[in-house]
Amino acid sequence: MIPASVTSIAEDAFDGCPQLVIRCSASSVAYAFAQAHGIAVELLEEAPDITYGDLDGDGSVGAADALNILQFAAKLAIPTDTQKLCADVDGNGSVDAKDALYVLQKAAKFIDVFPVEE
Ligand SMILES: [Ca+2]
Ligand SMILES: [Ca+2]
Repeated sequence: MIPASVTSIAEDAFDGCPQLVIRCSASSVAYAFAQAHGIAVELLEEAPDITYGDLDGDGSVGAADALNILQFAAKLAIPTDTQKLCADVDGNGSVDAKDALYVLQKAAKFIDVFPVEE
C-alpha cells in the first residue's frame, strides 16, 4: 500500500507491473496517480475514529492532553492533522487555549461532552 504521506510518485515507478493494485485512500496522491495511469485501486478506509481531547492517545482525557493543546496553541509543538482534529474540541477550526480549558473541564468532569460533539 501507499501511505497518504506520499506526495509524489515517479511517472515510471510501476512500469512492468501489470498486476499492480494500489491500495490507498481516495484523498491521497496515490489515488490520483492511479486514476491518471489506469492502475487498479483498492480503496482504504478513511482516517479511523478519533477521541476528542485525547492528544497523547492514552485513551483518556486529562491534564497532559490540555498541556499538549497549550503547546500547539503557543506554537511550541506542531500538531499532526489528526491531533489538530482531536485538539479542536470546540470545533471553531483553530487550536487555542479555550480548547485546553474544555479538556481540563472534561478531565475534571465539569462537562460530559465537548462542544464539537454536541
Ligand atoms: Ca490522554
Ligand atoms: Ca478550537
